[in-house]
Amino acid sequence: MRTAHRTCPLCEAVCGLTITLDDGGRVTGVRGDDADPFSKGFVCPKGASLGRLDEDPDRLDVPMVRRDGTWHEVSWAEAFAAVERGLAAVPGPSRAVYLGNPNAHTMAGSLYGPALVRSLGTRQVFSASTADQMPKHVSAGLMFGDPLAIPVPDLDRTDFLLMLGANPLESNGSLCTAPDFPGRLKALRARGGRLVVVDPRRTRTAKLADEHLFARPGTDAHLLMGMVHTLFAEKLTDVRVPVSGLDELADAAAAFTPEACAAVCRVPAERIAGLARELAAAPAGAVYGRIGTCTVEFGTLAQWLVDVLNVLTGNLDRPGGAMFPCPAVGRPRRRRPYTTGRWHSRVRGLPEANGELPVATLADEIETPGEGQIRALITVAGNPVLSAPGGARLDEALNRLDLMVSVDPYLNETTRHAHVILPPPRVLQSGHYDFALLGFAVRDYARYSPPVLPLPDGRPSEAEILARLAMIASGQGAGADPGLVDELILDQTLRAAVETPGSPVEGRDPAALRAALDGATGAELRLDAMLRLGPYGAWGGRLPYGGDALSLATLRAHPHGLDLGPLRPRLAEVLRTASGTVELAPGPILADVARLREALTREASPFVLIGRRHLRSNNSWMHNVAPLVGGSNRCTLQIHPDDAAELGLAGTAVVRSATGELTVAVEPTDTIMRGVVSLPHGWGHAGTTQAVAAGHAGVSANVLTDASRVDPLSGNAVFNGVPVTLTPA
Ligand SMILES: Nc1nc2c(c(=O)[nH]1)N[C@H]1C(S)=C(S)[C@@H](COP(=O)(O)OP(=O)(O)OC[C@H]3O[C@@H](n4cnc5c(=O)[nH]c(N)nc54)[C@H](O)[C@@H]3O)O[C@H]1N2
Ligand SMILES: Nc1nc2c(c(=O)[nH]1)N[C@H]1C(S)=C(S)[C@@H](COP(=O)(O)OP(=O)(O)OC[C@H]3O[C@@H](n4cnc5c(=O)[nH]c(N)nc54)[C@H](O)[C@@H]3O)O[C@H]1N2
Ligand code: SF4
Ligand SMILES: [Mo]
Repeated sequence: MRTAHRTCPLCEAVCGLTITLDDGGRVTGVRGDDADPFSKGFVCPKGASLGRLDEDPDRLDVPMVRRDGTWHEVSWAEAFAAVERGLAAVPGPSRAVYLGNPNAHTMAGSLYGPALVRSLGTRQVFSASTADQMPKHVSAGLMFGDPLAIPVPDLDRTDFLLMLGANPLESNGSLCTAPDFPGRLKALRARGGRLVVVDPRRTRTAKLADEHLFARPGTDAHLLMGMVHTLFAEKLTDVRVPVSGLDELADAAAAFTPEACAAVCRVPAERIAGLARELAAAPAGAVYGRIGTCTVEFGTLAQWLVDVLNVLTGNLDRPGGAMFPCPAVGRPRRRRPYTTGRWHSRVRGLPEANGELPVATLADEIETPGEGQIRALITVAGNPVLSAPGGARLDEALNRLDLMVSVDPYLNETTRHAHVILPPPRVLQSGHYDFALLGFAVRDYARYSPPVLPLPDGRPSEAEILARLAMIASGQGAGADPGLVDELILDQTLRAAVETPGSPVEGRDPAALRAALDGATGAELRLDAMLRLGPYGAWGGRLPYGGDALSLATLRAHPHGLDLGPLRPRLAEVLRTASGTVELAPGPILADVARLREALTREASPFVLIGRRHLRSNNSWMHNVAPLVGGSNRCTLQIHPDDAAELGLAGTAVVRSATGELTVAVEPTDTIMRGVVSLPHGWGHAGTTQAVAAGHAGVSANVLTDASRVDPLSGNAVFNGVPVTLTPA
């Protein structure tokens, strides 16, 4: 028996886990790590099942190559050689990459994903971000000059939290890294704070709140604009940070009276105005909007308005308000002002955002002939057949590729179309550092988890798999040393640091700095460099409360993680706009407000579809773990009982949208508002080797979602507010 400590990689809450293993390396138990200063022993059912997930016999252990419709187990050398042959036949612009959600949860995804993208030499770059949070990046980019400058609600100190389109009691939080989110919300209420939840469903989070308001899907931007209108009309604004565009903002909000907005979102006008007054009056308050407010037709406008309200009420960058975390691994300063649309997608002319094109147009780019038509696709940790809008069409389109390579532990609805599948090793065989998620944490915190189990002989880490793919794509060949990727990036990082005026290592010798680095792998060496160069780093940074400045060695000496304190105001360090102020009325956003105004008088569809998440689920890929599926974690269509009765729905219903049709079990519940139905995504398991998931197949919500509709500013998919009709099956 032995005990190991490790961060859970299964959602954004970064909980510390204590894992017990037997002599053979099998997991005998997983519980919360009581000594983790951030998660303090919290664990959820998914984290507790990490052992089951990691030891799933249906996970792929060796590379697979598909020839003439049958799968063959091959050696790693053969698999990489097959990739090299296939990729050599496809010119750069016809290559594409899709990076799925778990890339945000692996060191490999954060450290080697960008190198892979660059080496492919293509603009056909897609990721789950345009099915998720791209509206937040675009609004942050336009307002603060940096798409990663995303303020988070200061959960532990706020007095008033307005939460829209988020259900952290199921999701455990998103773009707001907060282990034990439920406990933090209860603490907010216990100290006399107020929590208001806006959601078309009375979720578990809504039940915990002081107040729950039902709102029509896709109308959060109207509700928030009604609040902005009220703040101006009642002279309640209290701007405490340097801003531009205040007058333009007031003009833009003029048409959005609470009464006009109430007609659209169905929240009473009195409550829209009341929320504005309560937010303005709170000693410290914050507005937080998540997936329900992003994956809608006005996604970027809603995200902009979330932060506009935080600014107008004096809550941006103040304790208890919406604050910018200061992660241990810093990022290089942006040099040019943020903009989107530097290029456009070939078929539909959709604008690039953050160097990516919308996943909603991936099928178009594969199907439509012409120069730059996608002929080779690499997917890493993604299942777009189930997760992308119009997934059924993508399912067909993937069959047309000359080459598809998937880095994934499962043969699933997407990877079954691949010619080569490269499975990463097990979670416990991989080191872990949350490069992405710690930048959204409600306390500054750092934790490194070395691998719990050694890599089997000859088995490449996921970092090595991605590095080798990058070497192949850049023409250096399958036999090249993947460590060269790390050395190249280390060299660039250290050189940039010594050449940056005012940097703590300015003028030093990059070779000497490189020699000082510590780490057993390229990934560890790079983490060490980034920690040392960061704000708390051993090369010139310091910890807020004293102690050894950070390096890999410091984090190794703190296996349960290191608390770096509550969030501190730091807007001045974060702002990257040309004006040096917070832009309240960026041009592209103001232009899009016209669309919001038109929607004030639009007729609503009788029924619209939204999604939902379940505590024991995780997008498409945890349905093969028996303790996690079944019970309330099922793929059903939730509908209000009165709607079901009026439509004569019982048992199963046929749901039709503009693009597809499904037959699904009906679950009447008065927790959903009338005129709205909800179906979770990530189901519809078919044609895979996952035995448990096949027994809980369900249907894919993305058969119904319409890839032709996107949020125009970010290109983000529209999953919520999809018009549907319902008939008895
Ligand atoms: N209708 C509807 N659709 C949605 C959403 C919605 O709310 N409604 N939500 C959207 C959101 S927020 C997201 S993030 C996307 C997710 O979209 P995707 O990222 O495309 O889908 P996932 O289901 O997360 O698939 C993750 C894949 O990664 C694999 N995987 C797991 N761990 C690892 C690993 O360590 N390494 C590698 N290489 N692979 C791994 C899994 O086997 C699986 O194939 O779905 C979106 N789709
Ligand atoms: N257990 C579990 N945890 C997860 C995941 C999972 O699949 N399962 N997925 C992870 C991922 S990839 C992400 S991005 C995060 C997402 O984290 P959250 O944003 O917290 O996601 P959800 O739980 O889907 O909550 C979204 C809520 O928005 C509501 N909603 C739908 N449409 C609208 C609308 O138009 N307006 C408003 N105001 N509300 C609306 C839905 O009813 C739902 O309750 O969760 C992550 N954590
Ligand atoms: S809340 Fe998230 S990070 Fe914490 S144990 Fe559960 S899945 Fe893991
Ligand atoms: Mo997501």
